[in-house]
Amino acid sequence: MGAGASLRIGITCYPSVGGSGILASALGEELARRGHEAHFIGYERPFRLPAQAPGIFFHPVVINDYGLFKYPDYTLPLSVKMAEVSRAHALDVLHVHYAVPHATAAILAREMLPRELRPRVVTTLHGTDTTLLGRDAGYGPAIRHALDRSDAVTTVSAYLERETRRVLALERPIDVIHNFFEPRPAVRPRDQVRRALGVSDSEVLILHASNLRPVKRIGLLLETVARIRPRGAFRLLILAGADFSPHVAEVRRLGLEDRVIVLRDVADMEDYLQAADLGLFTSESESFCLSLLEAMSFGCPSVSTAVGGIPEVVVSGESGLLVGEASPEALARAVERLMGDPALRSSLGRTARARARERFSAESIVPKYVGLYRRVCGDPA
Ligand code: GMT
Repeated sequence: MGAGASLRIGITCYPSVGGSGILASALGEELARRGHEAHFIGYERPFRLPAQAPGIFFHPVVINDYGLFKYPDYTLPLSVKMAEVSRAHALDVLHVHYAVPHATAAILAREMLPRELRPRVVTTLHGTDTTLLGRDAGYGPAIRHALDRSDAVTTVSAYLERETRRVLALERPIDVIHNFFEPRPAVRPRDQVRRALGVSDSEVLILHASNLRPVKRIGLLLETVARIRPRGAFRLLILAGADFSPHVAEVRRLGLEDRVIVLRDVADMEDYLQAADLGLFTSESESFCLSLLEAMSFGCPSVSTAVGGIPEVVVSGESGLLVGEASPEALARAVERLMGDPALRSSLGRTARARARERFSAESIVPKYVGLYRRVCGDPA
């Protein structure tokens, strides 16, 4: 590879709704836009990846369900496909998002190839690969091994770097590269989206977007919303990346049926981000919280629990409000403060948008990944 030459990057991520897959897809798109090749390798095309785009390729992994196996195996066919694509396309780097099992598969793929064809392996940790699986005795040693053998390891926040070192007793260098978000233009105007949702001009539209996993504490979200007054002054829009039905009884119990709107797996995310007035995030743990950044990019300030890497994303009182305790009362009071003060909302929203642009845009983050790829490949450019 010559100095400044275009790179060929293999990318593996979870294709389903989730921040790590969204980030990996966006990175592939941005790399292709800059003249590099992005080869996605996985069991399904990532859901936010455009169907057709120059420089973006998708290589499916076929999983066989052999009767002998009680549980289908993904790691081995993934590693074989990674090696095959590396060989066929002379990949410079295999960049895996989420350690389990992607990093292990990449290490194996690299070892299956002759030395001169071996790509470098870059592993990006996103959260529960450290905070949950890293603690699990059945996974921890394998994760640690894959990280030790990676040519570079990155985390999406300084918090996650600290956690990774602590949980996995890792001493190797780790690069912190924060997440980025590059908003696409909204398709429908804000008024049209709000009308379609049945939200009036006088109602404050509160947005929550997540995959509804236990760590997102949907119970706390609903408890918070149930305490917001005046009751008729807001609606809560939940953009759900998973089935919401387990929470419907709670919505009913709290008498929130007419306040909560749930949409599942929306593709036109930007339409809703621009229609929202504020975000609400009640997570127990978050290495970064990409949804919060997505809201910030549209000048939408959020109320959030101050957990994990969130204080790296939001400066409380400047670009949003962070609440130190998991108390529905405290969270509801913070929401009411923003609901009742449109001027404060606007000023926090302006700062949030500027912060998202300056620190967490493709322009500021993608060159860090490209620089890292060149570094591990020994390319001085
Ligand atoms: O690690 C996970 O829980 C899954 C992952 C995902 O795919 O949504 O979420 C993590 O990665 C996102 C993208 O980097 C971060 O924005 C989320 O904060 C992080 N989730 C957690 O740390 C719980």
